[in-house]
Amino acid sequence: MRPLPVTGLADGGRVPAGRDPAVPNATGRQRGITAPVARAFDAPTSTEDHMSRLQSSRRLSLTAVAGATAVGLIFACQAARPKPTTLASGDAAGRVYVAPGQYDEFYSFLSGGFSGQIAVYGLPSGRLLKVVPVFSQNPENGYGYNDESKAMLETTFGSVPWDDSHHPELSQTDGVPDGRWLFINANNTPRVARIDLTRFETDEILQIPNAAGGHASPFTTPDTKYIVSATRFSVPIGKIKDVAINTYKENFKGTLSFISANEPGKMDVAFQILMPGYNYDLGHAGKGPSDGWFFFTSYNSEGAYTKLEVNASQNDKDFIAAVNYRKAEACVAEGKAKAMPASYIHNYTDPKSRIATATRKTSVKVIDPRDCEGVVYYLPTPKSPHGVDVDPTGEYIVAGGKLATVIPVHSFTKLAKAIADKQFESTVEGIPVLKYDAILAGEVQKPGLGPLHTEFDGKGNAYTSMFISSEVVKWKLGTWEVVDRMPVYYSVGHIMIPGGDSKKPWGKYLVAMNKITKDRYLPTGPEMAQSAQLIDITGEKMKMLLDFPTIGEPHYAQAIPAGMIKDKQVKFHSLAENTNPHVVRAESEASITRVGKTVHVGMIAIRSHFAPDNIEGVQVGDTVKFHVTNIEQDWDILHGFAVLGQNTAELILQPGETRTMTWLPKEEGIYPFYCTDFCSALHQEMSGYIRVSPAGSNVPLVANISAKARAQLAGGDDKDKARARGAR
Ligand code: RUQ
Ligand code: CUA
Repeated sequence: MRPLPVTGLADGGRVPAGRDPAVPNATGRQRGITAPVARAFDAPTSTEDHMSRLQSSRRLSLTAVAGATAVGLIFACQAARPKPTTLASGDAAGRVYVAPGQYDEFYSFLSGGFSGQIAVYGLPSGRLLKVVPVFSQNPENGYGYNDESKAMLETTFGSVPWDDSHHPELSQTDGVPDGRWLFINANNTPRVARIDLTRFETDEILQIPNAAGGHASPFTTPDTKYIVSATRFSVPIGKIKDVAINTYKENFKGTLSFISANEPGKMDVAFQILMPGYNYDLGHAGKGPSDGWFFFTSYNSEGAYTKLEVNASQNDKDFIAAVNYRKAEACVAEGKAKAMPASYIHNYTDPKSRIATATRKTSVKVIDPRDCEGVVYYLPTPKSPHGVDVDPTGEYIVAGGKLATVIPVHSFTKLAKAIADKQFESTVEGIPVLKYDAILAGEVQKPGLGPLHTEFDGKGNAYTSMFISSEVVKWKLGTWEVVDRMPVYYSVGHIMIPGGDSKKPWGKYLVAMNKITKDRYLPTGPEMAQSAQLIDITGEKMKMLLDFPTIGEPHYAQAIPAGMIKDKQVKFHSLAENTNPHVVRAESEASITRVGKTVHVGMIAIRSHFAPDNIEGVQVGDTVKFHVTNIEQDWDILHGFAVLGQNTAELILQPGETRTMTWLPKEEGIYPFYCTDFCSALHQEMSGYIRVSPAGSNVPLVANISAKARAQLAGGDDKDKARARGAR
């Protein structure tokens, strides 16, 4: 260990090298209290020695049942109160116990629902590992608050700081989750996002034009060529938007968007398909024999625009739209799509500078099915279907008719034949409607009440969530017989089996995501956290293993074996590759610069100080931009930065990253700033002051420099200098 270059402490004390609290980093170098020299600020004896000043420097069919159903929807949870027996039995505890220091088998990604985020849990323990901010600002790490990430929340409506996220979807290769990316949709202001799974960070967000309520999203094709987004609410599309609501049937349309998703930074709407004005709800891609097709549920074939609860629950059947997207591609190539003016925003965070930029797009290709024969067919499906799920073989298309008394399953083979034989019962706006009996593979009889979503275990079994009867029902593909039921608490929505919507499910666990919690946990006032339940599906009978609370409302989830992700994790950002224009790679590069009424402070954070840590010459009326770089090159060593009275945020800095905080000092005085992340034994010492003078004051703009920086500037710290130099 090299000697510490301690040149002096404010109290005149000296910390012996043996008591240096800093942990040696990967390179064995000591970090810590090496050079926080705060000398007499106002009394420099020589510019070089005591006070180098960095000035101006360097920057859910039963018609009869419908009414009863509505009641059921409301009382579902009370009807299914638990008998506090037979729940977790036998070895349940042992099945979920992950010993301290041991890793979980799976990473699971649960949608944060109305929180707009994603929560990452380890399975089988149910431990919360991380919240990944996506569509909402996140005070845990500054996403959407700091200058660099703000643009991620930009839309054509301006900044949307809190949205509703529903369906996480892992990228796939050959129909199997591959662990590269996770996608998720924003439901309210329709958008899709890409999360990079080497950093668990949202890198890209694309707004969807001609859409309102991006619910059937962002399900992927087996090769991740496209992810999709379908509009939940039909709206007027095109130039005339100001129409009477009662002109719904003439003017309101739906759209199905196919978004190219294969290349980070290049997400874009490849094409949209103009659809009748129904409500498009969920979707899933075909695979195997049905590869090249995409299936979307729709409800409200009634075209209701008021009291949908009753008016959109009249028809015995609604539709699943089966889209031949290869046909759509061909029509686009043949020039059969129309370019429609549209305004939507694409946001992307450059991985090197970690700066987000928002770019406006102005046009989108729209296919009218009348101009592209064979691109879409309607599959009549009972009743007000919600989920649509394709089994691992790609042959069966299962619908969750939320008002249906059966679970209808369509056959892809029959579908293809019905198309070839033109077994149509009618046509809706250019879309042929296939005959139900011609495409039906089978119906699961008496499955329960309120089927919503189905997942598969890869062993020929399907599991469907029953919202009203609050249970998960296991049934057999091909025979359609119900073989098991498991009550869940309460009112289950989506269920998830790792890989359960793919070609190769890892059919070991099932997670039930329940909408209502009530008495499952210690009461926490009127609002309880929503609840997930972990079920063992390895045996003939399902076994309840665990309850765990969730963040927001977990609509859907995805999970993948830990081994497919864990070894690819980025541990810190390379300082040398940091291209943020305000990066400061070494203490000696710290700076303070005035550009009119804006003061830029180029600052570093390292265990256990900031440099500079004394700043003067800022005036009321100035805008101060703190560009802080965490120059640590070591895993999980973060620093924070907060200034008294700061309105926008704190900063939290990952190792090697630069973040900017904008501060508007309103009153003269002395403002302390400090590190908000307990980083080291001398974390409490990691602080500084900034002096604010009245407007027009003649206090010169100055920032101090640490002994370390001095040494660097003088050539005394060769390693840092070499690093600083190498970085350029
Ligand atoms: S939803 S409870 Cu937003 Cu996927 Cu079905
Ligand atoms: Cu840096 Cu605490």
